[in-house]
Amino acid sequence: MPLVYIGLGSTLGDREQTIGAALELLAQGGDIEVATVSSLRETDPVGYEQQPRFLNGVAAIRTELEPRALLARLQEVELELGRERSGPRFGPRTIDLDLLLYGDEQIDEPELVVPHPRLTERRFVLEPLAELDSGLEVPGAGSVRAVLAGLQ
Ligand code: PH2
Ligand code: MG
Ligand code: MG
Repeated sequence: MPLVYIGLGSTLGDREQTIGAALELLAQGGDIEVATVSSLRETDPVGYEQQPRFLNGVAAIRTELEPRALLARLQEVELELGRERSGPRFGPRTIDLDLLLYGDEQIDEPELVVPHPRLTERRFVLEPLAELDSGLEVPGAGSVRAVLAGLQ
């Protein structure tokens, strides 16, 4: 089974509790095993700045769900935890679960791009990934360590 990395983000409500609930819901279905979770850190919002600070981290999971089925599962859990899709792009949310990496797969479809298209620009994703495995390869971009070193 490939190792899959999920981005965890929250800026509304009890952020830590919500991220914990998301991980529990993901593990409850029986087809996802949460392998490791990075520490959670406060980060300044990127892209839409008039919102509270985010709590961010990443989780490494193992799953037999193929990428599109996993994406659907992530969206289901977001909805279960009160995520609303009506707000501004990049705006406040109770929970954001992003499919960052799916083993060494590269996917480019209208509904799903893997590696996550903004992964290599975002410290709030790269730093927790590096905490779990700094040698981790981002297909098409090199190791997480090298990508981080290239950011100013
Ligand atoms: N997510 C976004 C947009 N901006 N900024 C931070 N710091 N953390 C996020 O998770 C984040 C963001 C879109 O999903
Ligand atoms: Mg996101
Ligand atoms: Mg998202």
